[in-house]
Amino acid sequence: MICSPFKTMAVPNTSGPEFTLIEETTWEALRASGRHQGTAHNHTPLFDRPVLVKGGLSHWPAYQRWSFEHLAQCVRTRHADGRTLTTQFTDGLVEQGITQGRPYLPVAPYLQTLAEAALAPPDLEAALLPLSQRQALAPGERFHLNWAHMQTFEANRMYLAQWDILREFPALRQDFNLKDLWPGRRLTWEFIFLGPAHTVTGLHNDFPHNWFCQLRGVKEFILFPPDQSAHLSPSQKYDWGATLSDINIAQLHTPEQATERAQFAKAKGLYARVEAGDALFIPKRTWHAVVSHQPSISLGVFGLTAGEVMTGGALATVQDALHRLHMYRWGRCTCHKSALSSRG
Ligand SMILES: O=C(O)CCC(=O)C(=O)O
Repeated sequence: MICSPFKTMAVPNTSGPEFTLIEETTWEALRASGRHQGTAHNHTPLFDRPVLVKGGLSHWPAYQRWSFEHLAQCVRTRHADGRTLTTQFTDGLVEQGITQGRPYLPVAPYLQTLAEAALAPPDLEAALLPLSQRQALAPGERFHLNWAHMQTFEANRMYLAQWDILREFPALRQDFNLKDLWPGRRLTWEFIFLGPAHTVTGLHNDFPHNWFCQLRGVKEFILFPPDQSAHLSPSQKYDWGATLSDINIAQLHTPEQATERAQFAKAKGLYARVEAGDALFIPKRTWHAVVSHQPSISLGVFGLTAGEVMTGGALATVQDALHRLHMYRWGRCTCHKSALSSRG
């Protein structure tokens, strides 16, 4: 009898965690419920879990004006004297992976390439949650994601992640209505993410609350509340203000991820498809990972009350100072290129 050699091959179980769909709402519903304003003393929105505000940014000038062409034009106009604006890109997985030198590249040609890519119609079935599966879900139904989708990605997509565009172009700040997001007094800071389809931001959590604003394109988010940390393999790798995970969602099927994969399968998460014009509230310390489905322009808006600046903000600043003095997690970080850098 001849046995097929393939029968003995171990096929890793990459069905991963169970998910349910995120709560979707509107500003009107949130204001009517009072959840968005918080209390008189603490203007933190009273959300104990992630919430997706559908179309919540459609009145923002940025939603109406910002396109890849518009941003490319801003960059070219600023440097009409022929100089080229370059900035530091991320090559591969964001917030995780092996620390490596990050290349400096010219911005305008990159934006032009994204403008062209954004014209291609998206394949709605090629996703972590394919359209047909999403449409067939009953309310509250649990489901697994299609992790094989990640294996179709080209390695090391260039990603203009966490670019402080508003420092380069302060006038663009007028295009945001940040007060809509954060009622009351709050220290806020913003980061722009510009990139093609199939960029991956690895699993991590941040110490502040975040209003994540999608201005162009579509991103798929997976989110896990802090009580799921035991299954999410927190990493010792240092990243300012964040806790990273050793789970690499882009390599879940590999033998190197066997331990993390087994833990990850026990987690219970939320799935959000975040489309242009949507605002996603990510409560502090909520684990999340992001896969772009289409070329995207996104803005992460972090916000801290005075009390949070004194606690979480001060702790992050002290840790950062110690890190730079080589006294805290030196050699394992996302900020310095080091021969010691390794997985996790
Ligand atoms: O959009 C992305 O790729 C990452 C966003 C993110 O992780 C954040 O805003 O905290």
